[in-house]
Amino acid sequence: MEEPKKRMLSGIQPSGDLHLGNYLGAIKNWADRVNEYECYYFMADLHTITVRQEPADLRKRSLNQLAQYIACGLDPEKNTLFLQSHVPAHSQLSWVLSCYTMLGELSRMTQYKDKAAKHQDNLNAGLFTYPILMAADILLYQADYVPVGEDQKQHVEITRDIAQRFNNIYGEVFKVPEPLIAKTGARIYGLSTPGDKMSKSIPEGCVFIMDDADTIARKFKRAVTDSDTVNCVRYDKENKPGVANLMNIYSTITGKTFEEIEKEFDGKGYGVFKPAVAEVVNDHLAPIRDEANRLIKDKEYLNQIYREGAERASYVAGKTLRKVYKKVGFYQLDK
Ligand code: ATP
Ligand code: LTN
Repeated sequence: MEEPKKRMLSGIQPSGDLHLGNYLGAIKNWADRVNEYECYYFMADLHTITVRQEPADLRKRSLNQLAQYIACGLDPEKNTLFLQSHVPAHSQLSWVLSCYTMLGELSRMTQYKDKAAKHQDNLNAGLFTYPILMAADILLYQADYVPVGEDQKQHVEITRDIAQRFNNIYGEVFKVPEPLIAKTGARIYGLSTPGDKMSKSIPEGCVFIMDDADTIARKFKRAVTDSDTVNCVRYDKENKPGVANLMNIYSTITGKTFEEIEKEFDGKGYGVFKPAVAEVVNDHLAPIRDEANRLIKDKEYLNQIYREGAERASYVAGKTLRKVYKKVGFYQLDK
């Protein structure tokens, strides 16, 4: 008999437009694996409100992001695509898991520390319990693998700890998931701040997948390269982080190795290299952008994908939730 396919699950917050970091670090790898795995991808809108949002914008982005997911190659026929808030089991399991998660382990999360420092004016409990909801997202689907960028590895690790703790008490309820981190593209840095990951919170160094060709060219032209005066394309992450980042982007898109890139731009300098990176990025993103713009206009189609996605996701999530409710001792009504 054929082995059932392993499950893969991941999510992105609809907190802004998708950028090159999200695409190369996460989505591109998701789309590449569709035939090998049973895949669930969702927009983490419940997570998004840990930072205050404009309701109309969040609503709009939740639909736009679905169009962008599909345009990036996530076929809705082959992947289950859904909105987190459409599947109540996420919130329900999150509460149960919060009773199996220790305050000490939450306080060690680096994303919490970073976000807490950035949002001193709104230090809400959701920011702190964020990883519990993420654990619920993953464990509900009995996911084997969670493809994410490197920054999310710690959250998958705490999910494993929570799952193991629960299983130790109640038996094998949850599959213990593994993070899946791409070899290249796992961490794309900001073009203006090569020390920090590319993030929508620093828009000038962030290439959005919906940016037009001119904007992309301008952002790459202004990319910080290095402070030494040797204008040469060489991979040296320590001393030339800006150049290393551009090489990483170029390599992830073209499939060329760093050595091949060094040879290609030997003696040519950044004046040639930066526009070349901008060009491959734009050539890669242009069809995605066009397709996303086309899909965004078809709201009924997108709604239908969300309806079907929520239905499929709820079926799988519901099974796990019922098992958990039973295990912890919640009284069940006879059928
Ligand atoms: P923010 O900009 O607020 O930090 P974000 O852009 O990181 O948010 P998320 O929803 O946190 O967006 O991330 C979605 C996915 O994209 C995650 O798998 C994350 O690891 C990946 N990712 C985000 N930024 C990068 C990056 N710069 N390089 C590689 N992967 C990234
Ligand atoms: N925390 C993640 C988004 C996210 C996620 C998940 C990723 C929410 N739930 C479950 C993988 C699996 C982020 O900020 N990138």
